[in-house]
Amino acid sequence: MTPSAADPLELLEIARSIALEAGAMIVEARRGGVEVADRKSSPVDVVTQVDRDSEQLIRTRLAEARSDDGFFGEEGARDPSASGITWVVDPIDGTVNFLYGIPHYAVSIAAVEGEADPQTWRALAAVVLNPVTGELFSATEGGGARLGDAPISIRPAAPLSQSLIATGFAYAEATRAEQGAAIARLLPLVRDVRRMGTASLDLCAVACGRVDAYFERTLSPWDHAAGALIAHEAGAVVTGLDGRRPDHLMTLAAHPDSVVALEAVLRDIGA
Ligand code: 2AM
Ligand code: CA
Ligand code: CA
Ligand code: CA
Repeated sequence: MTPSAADPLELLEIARSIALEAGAMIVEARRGGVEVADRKSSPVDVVTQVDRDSEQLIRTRLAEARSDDGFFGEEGARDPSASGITWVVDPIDGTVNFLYGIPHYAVSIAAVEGEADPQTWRALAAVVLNPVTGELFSATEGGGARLGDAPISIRPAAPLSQSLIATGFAYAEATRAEQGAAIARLLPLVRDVRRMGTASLDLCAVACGRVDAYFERTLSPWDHAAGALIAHEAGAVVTGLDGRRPDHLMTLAAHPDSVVALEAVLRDIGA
């Protein structure tokens, strides 16, 4: 693999225009009604034909724009990288919201350098688009985070008792039971909890100060690739447990002054 000389701003422009095209297709497809096409890891883990169509559209457009780059998408499309850059894509993040018509889902596209592994990759550019509201979050490495054209940043650090915490629950039944118990222990300690249903937008909510922090277990690389760069560039620490980067066990995003205490509390309550 040759090292990339890609300009993060060029990558961002490509991601932005493809996300907008995919988002328009998704919103239009929903007008015709949506059905579950298949179940994945469990009966509640669903996929629609629109998830698959969105992935194919994004993959095709990326290949047209940058034929040497790799592709790594939730719905299974994989292309090897000759350039050293790989696109990590969630074609619809928040599929359950999409299915029910809750206007809170996203197209998530990140360009990373290195293997498609969050422990080692270097995120260069990222876009998270809510195609219903038109809100487009973006970031480039070292270039800050934006909502539309406006720079965004996280909220000032707050004590846990005054923190609004976003989270999500796994699809596996046993894990959900544990997570319910952990939430029961967390609720008395915090301002409140939000379960909005779209991991990428939860990370963007941290980035623009709509919540104080976010944590979720059992995420996959495409769930957090773009949102993690956006939250990081907005001033958050985005981490896994024990100094690891985000992984299947935990993705945690918070103010740098709050993250250590929050990690300790999550451990304490068994989150
Ligand atoms: P999806 O809609 O693309 O499947 C819900 O908590 C959020 O987590 C959504 O962003 C959902 O993405 C994502 N997610 C993906 N896999 C998950 C899993 N196995 N358990 C919980 N959430 C998952
Ligand atoms: Ca899914
Ligand atoms: Ca997802
Ligand atoms: Ca998805």
